[in-house]
Amino acid sequence: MIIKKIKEFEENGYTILEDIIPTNEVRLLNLELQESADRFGKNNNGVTYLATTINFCQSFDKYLIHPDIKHLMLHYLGEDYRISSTSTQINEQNNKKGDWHADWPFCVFNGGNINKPFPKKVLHITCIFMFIDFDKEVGSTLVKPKSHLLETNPTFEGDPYYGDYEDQINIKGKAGSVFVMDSRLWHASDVNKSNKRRTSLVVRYAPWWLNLEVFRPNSFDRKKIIEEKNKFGSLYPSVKKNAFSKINDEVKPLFEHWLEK
Ligand SMILES: O=C(O)CCC(=O)C(=O)O
Repeated sequence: MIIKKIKEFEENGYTILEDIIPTNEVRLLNLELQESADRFGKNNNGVTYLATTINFCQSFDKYLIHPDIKHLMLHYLGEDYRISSTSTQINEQNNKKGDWHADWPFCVFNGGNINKPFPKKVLHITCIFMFIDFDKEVGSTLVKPKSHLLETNPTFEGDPYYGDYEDQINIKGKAGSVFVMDSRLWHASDVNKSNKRRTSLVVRYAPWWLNLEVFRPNSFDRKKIIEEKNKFGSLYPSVKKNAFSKINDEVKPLFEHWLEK
């Protein structure tokens, strides 16, 4: 099964892993994530967002190393891969449509990007854990299949692109599934036309050697590459010691590099 998923990931730039979180737990986790994001997050353009969610809620920890996810990460990122971010993203009813982009480090709008032409190598993997069924109605992620094979993306064109592509599709998957993409894949947030909150947890995985310092509050690289140049750059607060102590022992190594000093 996982061999088929790897083939899909390679060909299309993404795959869907089903049944990662059991149905009975999805509902509880959805509520827990919503509660944390409402309390500690912020809302921008109709999207409620909470960076470094692992600081506020640890109950999803074991799913981060589900055997299927682990298999994929080991295959592409090698041993000692780690987690670069855990962000709750709730697309509220009628949120603003997002621009087409690839994720960091391939996105010009997110400081510390690498230049085109991109290397033909998986450098970063974005996983979107679904807490409700994903379909067009709820504004599931829009993707342009196979775009991970291109050496560029629309963020290199200057103005953000909010239009359509002929071959774009909305990701479909049941709650408890994970949409896994090569961070080079062109994608965008769609509009949630339902009356449900589209809860997702966006978790990114990186090889140990990928420099993540631009995300770290007050780091030398962040000051030099983002702040002094007045650029936008995602900021991921450190993992608090108290939160870290509550993480499953097998999952801890994925967060050690981001533990507060
Ligand atoms: O809202 C979505 O489905 C896409 C989120 C997104 O663009 C991202 O996490 O980079």
